[in-house]
Amino acid sequence: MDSGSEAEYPRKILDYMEGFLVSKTLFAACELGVFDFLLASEGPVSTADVARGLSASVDGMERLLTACAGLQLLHTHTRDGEACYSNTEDSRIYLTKSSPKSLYHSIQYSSNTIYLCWHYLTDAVREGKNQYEKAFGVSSSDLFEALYRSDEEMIKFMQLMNSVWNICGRDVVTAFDLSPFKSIYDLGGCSGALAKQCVSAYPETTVTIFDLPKVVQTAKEHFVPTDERRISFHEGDFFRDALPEADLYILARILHDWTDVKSLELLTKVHHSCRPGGGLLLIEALLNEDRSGPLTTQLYSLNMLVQTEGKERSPSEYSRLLSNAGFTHIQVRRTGKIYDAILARK
Ligand code: SAM
Ligand code: ASE
Repeated sequence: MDSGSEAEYPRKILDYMEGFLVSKTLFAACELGVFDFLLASEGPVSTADVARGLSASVDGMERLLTACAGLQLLHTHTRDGEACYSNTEDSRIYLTKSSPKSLYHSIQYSSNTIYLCWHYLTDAVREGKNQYEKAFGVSSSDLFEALYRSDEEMIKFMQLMNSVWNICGRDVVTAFDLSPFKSIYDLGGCSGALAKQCVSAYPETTVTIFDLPKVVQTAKEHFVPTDERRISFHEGDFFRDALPEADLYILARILHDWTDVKSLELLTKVHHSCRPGGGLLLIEALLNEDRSGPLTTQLYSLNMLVQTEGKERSPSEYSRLLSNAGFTHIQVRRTGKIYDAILARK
């Protein structure tokens, strides 16, 4: 048999075909609060007690808990012949709402927004554009008006943005030594999660979060503690308004939202405001040069198609945009996690 052939039995194809069943099982368990309930309980809990505690049917919960055990998201125990469940270490760390490394909000956004957009993936590929109109009835041609179609959606998006830096934030801000840059502007800095990572990694650095007015308001109210003196805010539109001067600009997951034309426009503007010797740090998921992977980034690029105007790019694609905007000394560092870093100088 050829290596990788499934002539005997199409295991891989069946797994892919049913991959969304796995995603939905995880989403439902999180949304029902299974992992939080088990965290708050002392010791393993019976199916009937989980069902009662979460106001769910015993039959439905029995199937959900069994599937979670099959996915190795729960441990199974037997007490007096009755099945009981407890969190695995991974579930406790990543799937409970209050854990410092929680992915709960990423899962919630995947379940409620991304999943609905991907219903129209075929159309998105055919048409080459995002699917907000079909998925949510949003007709605005302004990308962030569509992404922020209600205050609730904006907060959920901010929680999504916040949550991945719980697991990848330290790596991206320390991929390069940023200690020479004392003042940083995080353009499109959103909830401030990366700003927090920067001030914690670099004791002499101050960070200003630049974002749209209603995002800044929400970040101040819900995300950044008021006693964090080294983090401040600047309300503005990075396409329309003048950019302030700083030692270093960060653009984290910004260019992947936009076309090459808009990305170059923004980079040129940043270059213009940057002082000579200053820097720009791009944080993005990087494709391999031959586009052979990483799989996560290939799939994220499809997600950028269904959700944005942008795409994921390779290091040489970012380097070209950066040098066309006037930046030099371009260095690429892969972190081995989802997001990587590129540092450029004026
Ligand atoms: N940098 C953050 C991160 O990586 O977690 C957030 C990235 S999010 C994909 C894009 C951010 O850019 C959002 O916070 C959004 O509000 C902001 N943004 C979009 N258009 C903007 C504009 N015209 N001016 C300023 N910020 C903008
Ligand atoms: C954006 C990032 C994301 C815009 C929309 C988005 C993410 C999800 N939706 O800039 C985070 C990355 N995850 C995926 C699946 O792409």
